[in-house]
Amino acid sequence: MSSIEGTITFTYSKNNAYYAPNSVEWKDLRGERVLELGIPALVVNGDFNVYKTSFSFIPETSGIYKFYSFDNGGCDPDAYLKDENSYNIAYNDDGGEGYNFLIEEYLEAGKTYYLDARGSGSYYVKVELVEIEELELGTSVLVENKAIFSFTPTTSGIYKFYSFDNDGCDPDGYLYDEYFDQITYDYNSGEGYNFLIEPLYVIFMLSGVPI
Ligand SMILES: [Ca+2]
Ligand SMILES: [Ca+2]
Repeated sequence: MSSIEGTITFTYSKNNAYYAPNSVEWKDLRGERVLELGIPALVVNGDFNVYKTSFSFIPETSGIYKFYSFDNGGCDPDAYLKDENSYNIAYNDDGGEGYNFLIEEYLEAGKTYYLDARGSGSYYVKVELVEIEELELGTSVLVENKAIFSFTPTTSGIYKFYSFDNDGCDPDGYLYDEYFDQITYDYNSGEGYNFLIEPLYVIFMLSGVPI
């Protein structure tokens, strides 16, 4: 075996383990690869460029979680979110500001998820639980940029979701079910670039009878 001088930091990931030969210092970075809620994790890609960094995350409560990169110093991170069977749930490249990724997904409590963050530079990764405000029937809420609301109808029927007083901006609306799977969306069915969602077919499916 040829000798290696200096220190090489080896990394460990669940699906692709690297083991150090006896002649180099072994540093286990598994502790840094568990993503904890609200705690930024630094990804350093340098001379020994791993490119892909896998994080595991186990949510304590079910809900919508936001994974994002920041302080990317001009590099261009993207990321895959995977379930416990390594099945791709979501992918994003530049959903955040400045080439950072942003993934929002519904996660179930107690299950293991993996975030494969990719990028050739150094950046931070963070996961947060998205706070969801309840939208009450017949009331309006002022939205700045973006917001996620929940709505639980007390009676079955046809409900209309729409934006207004948009002051020249261009709102879009997306309707999801309780698992954050998209039911429908609308861009400009209202007046003046406002969205208007009337999910008739959802009611049709729920009730099983034509409206
Ligand atoms: Ca990117
Ligand atoms: Ca619009």
